[in-house]
Amino acid sequence: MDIDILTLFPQMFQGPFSTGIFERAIDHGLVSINLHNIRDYTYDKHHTADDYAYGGGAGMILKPEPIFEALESIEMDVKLEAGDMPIILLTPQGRLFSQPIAYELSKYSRLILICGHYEGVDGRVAEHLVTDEISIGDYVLSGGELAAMVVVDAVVRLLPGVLGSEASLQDDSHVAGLLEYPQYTRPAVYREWSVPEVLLSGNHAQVSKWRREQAIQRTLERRPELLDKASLSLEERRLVERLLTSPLDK
Ligand code: 6GU
Repeated sequence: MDIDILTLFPQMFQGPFSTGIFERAIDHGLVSINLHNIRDYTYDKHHTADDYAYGGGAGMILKPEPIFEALESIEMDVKLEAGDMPIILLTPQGRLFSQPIAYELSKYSRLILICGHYEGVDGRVAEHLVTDEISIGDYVLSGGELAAMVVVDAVVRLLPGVLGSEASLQDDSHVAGLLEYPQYTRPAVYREWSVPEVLLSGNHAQVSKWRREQAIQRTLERRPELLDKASLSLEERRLVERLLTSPLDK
């Protein structure tokens, strides 16, 4: 997958993209990330990328020209893929990012991300350039860069070959619409706290059943609204009813 990121702060991406799964994925040629400095597409003496808001109000607005020109300069080499290439603006006004959206984006061979900044981005960018607007949550960040890193991380780890074992993706929180069950590793007893016995039993059916129940209970306690959309069997729906009156042991 090729990912182009338009930003005023390309240096912010150096740390995250040179460690962990990114480093491996990039080294193995599974993903290629190209950073483009929006300021390189300004032509006045001071390289001005922002300006006052028409109509007044506090804060500066990212100008349209450098963004359109940055995009056009990279689109030159991607003309062939045009039409089927998301151009995503990271903005608190976007649709709320989620695991299904990460899956959706992981299917493309190329993504373009534009990081908003200051008080906002000139409206013509959203109206005439981008194909999608994404927010990573209901809070305000000072810029779209951290949000772009979140989106790229969630997408890249889904690409075939990036994670060690593909099976681990199936158990992730939010994949089946549930939070993930608790996990333990050695030692079996630490400071007198024991790992749940069923996990040491070697009985795979029992382990699966316990994990599923824990996932359901945890989701019910922490994010009950997720259960409305989760795919649960009839028996599991009955379990939810029972848990509402008497929770399982932890
Ligand atoms: Cl994508 N950008 C900014 N500036 N703030 C955010 C966000 C994005 N998502 C949540 N908050």
